[in-house]
Amino acid sequence: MRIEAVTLREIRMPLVQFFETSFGRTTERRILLVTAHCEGVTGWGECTAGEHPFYNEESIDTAWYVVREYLAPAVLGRNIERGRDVPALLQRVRGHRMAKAAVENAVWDAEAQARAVPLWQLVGGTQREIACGVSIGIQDSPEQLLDKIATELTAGYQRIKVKVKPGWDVDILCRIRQRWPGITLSCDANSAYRLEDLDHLRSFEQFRLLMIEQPLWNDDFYFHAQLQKELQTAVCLDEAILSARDADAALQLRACRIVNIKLGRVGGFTEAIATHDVCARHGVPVWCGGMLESGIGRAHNIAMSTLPNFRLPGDVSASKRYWKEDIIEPAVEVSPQGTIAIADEPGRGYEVREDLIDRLTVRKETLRP
Ligand code: OSB
Ligand code: MG
Repeated sequence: MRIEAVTLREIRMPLVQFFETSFGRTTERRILLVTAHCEGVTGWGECTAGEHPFYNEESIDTAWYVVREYLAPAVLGRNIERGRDVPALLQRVRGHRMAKAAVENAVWDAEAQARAVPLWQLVGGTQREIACGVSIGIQDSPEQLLDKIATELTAGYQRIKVKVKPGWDVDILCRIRQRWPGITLSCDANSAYRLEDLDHLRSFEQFRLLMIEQPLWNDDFYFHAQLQKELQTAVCLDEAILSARDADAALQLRACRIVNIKLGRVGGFTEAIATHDVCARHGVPVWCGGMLESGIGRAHNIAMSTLPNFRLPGDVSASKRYWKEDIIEPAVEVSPQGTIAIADEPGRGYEVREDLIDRLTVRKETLRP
C-alpha cells in the first residue's frame, strides 16, 4: 500500500459527563484523528493524548506537531505492506508514543480493509466477545458516585473501577463495599500516593479489591515492587508501562501482578501485541485501559482486547457513556451481561461517520509526499 496522503484532524466532543482523576477534570475532549490514504483505502487512527500533559508527557498539541513534522513525512510516499512495518520507520523519534500509535494504527486499519480481514484477526485475536468494566471518575459527592455505580451495575458491567486520591479513598471504598459486598471492585490512583503512604494503602486491603492501579510515581517500577511485596492486593501498572521491555522489567522485579495495556501509551498495535505476549509468558493477566476514546480508538481497543491474555474486564464501555453521538456506526454497545460482541466483518467492524466528523472538526491539514 502506498501512503499517498496523511490527514490530521482535530475534533471537539463534549463528554456526556465530566471525568475527574487525581490529575484533573475533563469536560470536553479535543481529539486528534489521523487518516492514512492508501490507494483507495482510508485507514483511521486516533491519538489518545489528552488535552494537557497531565496523564503523561504528550498532549494533542505535541502530537499534532510530531505527526506533522516527523511521523507523517516518514511514511508518506512509501510502500508499506503492513501496520507492523510502521514502527521501524518512526523509530528515530524518541518517545511520543501516542502520536506514533495514531499513525501506525491508521495503517493497521487500512491493512485490514485492504486484505478484507477483520482487524481483530489481523491483530491475532481469538476471543469472540470481550468483558467490559467501567472506570468512574471522582464525583462532587459520595452519593453521586454510589448512584453512578448503581447505574453501571444495572447495565451489566462486570467490574467497577473508581478513581481515588488522598481524601477520596478509604471512606468512599468503605461505602461502596457496605452497599455491594460482592462486586468486582478496583481503584486507580493515577500516581497520587507515595511509598510513605504504605500503611494507608494497606488499609485498602479490607475492601478486597481486584487491584490497585498505578498507586505510586508514573515512571516507577522499583518502589512499586517494594509496595507489592507488602500488599496482598494486586498492584496493576498503567502509566509506568511504555513498552514490552518495560513490562518484562516490571514483571521480573515483581512490581505488579496485573498489567493495564493502552494501545496509545505503548505506541500502537505492534508494541501492544508484544506487551501482551510478554505478560502472557510471565503468566500475568492484562486488560485494556481507556483514554476516553471516540469510536475509532474504541474500535481499535476492542480489536486488541480479543487477544487471549486479555483475561480481565477492560475499561472498554459503551459509546453512550461518553458521547451523545459517536463518530462510528453502529455505536459501541454492551450487552446486559457486560460484554461486547466481536463483528465478523472485514476491517475495524464499525463504519466511520465522516459527515459527523466534518461537523466536529476545528482544524484539518492534509500532508502529501
Ligand atoms: O488512568 O485509566 C486511566 C482516562 C484518562 C486518563 C487516564 C485514565 C482514564 C480512565 C478512563 O480511567 C477510562 C475510560 O476511557 O473510560
Ligand atoms: Mg489508569
